[in-house]
Amino acid sequence: MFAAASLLACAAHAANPLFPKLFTADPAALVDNGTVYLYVGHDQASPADKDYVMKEWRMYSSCDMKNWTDRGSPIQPSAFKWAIGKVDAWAADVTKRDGKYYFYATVDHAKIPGRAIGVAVSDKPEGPFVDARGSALVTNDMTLEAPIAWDDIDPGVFIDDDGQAYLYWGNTVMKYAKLKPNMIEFDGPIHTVGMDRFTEAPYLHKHKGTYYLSYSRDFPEETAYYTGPSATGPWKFQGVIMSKNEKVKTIHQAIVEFNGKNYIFYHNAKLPGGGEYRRSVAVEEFSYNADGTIPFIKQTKEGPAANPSAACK
Ligand code: FUB
Repeated sequence: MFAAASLLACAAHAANPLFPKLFTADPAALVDNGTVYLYVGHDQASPADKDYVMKEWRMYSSCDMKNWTDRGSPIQPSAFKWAIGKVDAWAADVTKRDGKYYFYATVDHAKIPGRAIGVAVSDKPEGPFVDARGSALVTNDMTLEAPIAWDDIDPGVFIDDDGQAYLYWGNTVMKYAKLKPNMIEFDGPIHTVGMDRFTEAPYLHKHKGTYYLSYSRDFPEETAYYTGPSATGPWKFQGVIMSKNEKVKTIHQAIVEFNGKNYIFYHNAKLPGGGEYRRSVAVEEFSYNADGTIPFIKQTKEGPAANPSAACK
């Protein structure tokens, strides 16, 4: 009773940016049971800081893409005991399989220098999530194509209609691997894909039988994408979805269908006091073109119209 009252008290009717009380970044969206769950990194840097300060991920939910409920922090980097676990709640992605929710996250490894990817699991979308392996799924020494410490970041998870799951990730070089049905181990080798001016944030989604591989291109980043006939390509470059931000070089997208409409989440720096390390998540509705391509999408202050989902809990 008290918990329900608290949640209602936190509900907010939002335009863009969606969450005016916190700086948020790197949206990851999951549509489940008629509800959209949005996971974000919490940007906690002061205006004077010169790097990210991210001590937690946060989660919001909505039944209509307009009214959002703050569901608190489902997980912090300290959940991964093998990680440094302090201010490194970088980009994550989430999916559901066999009634469990899997949260793939970028953190700093404590012993193997560089960024790493961990996977946590929960019975509920709001968490709490616990480390599913007790070790990193990806460490910097597993991929040698880019001689940098931050090339194993930004996981994007996708489960195809035949049940095969894939993880995409990377900075500078895009990599992917099949996941076993347990979702916490790779099933085969790590592959790389040459992509046009790839920076980071690979994201795979499927619409009407076509696979869309979107990503951040250049730096400052714009959102671009490829399409293909399978989750592993071959890929055809299709162009730019969203142009570069002002005041912040990153943009990090997530694309979902919710209640019959299509949406792209991203971040900018448009909250008052915003900047490179003080970002703000936003969302736009879009419609696919008749040929299945994604139109260029403008950032708006209004955001989408309310789209109430009857199935929402
Ligand atoms: O939030 C830290 C990093 O900035 C993410 O991992 C990248 O996608 C970029 O948004």
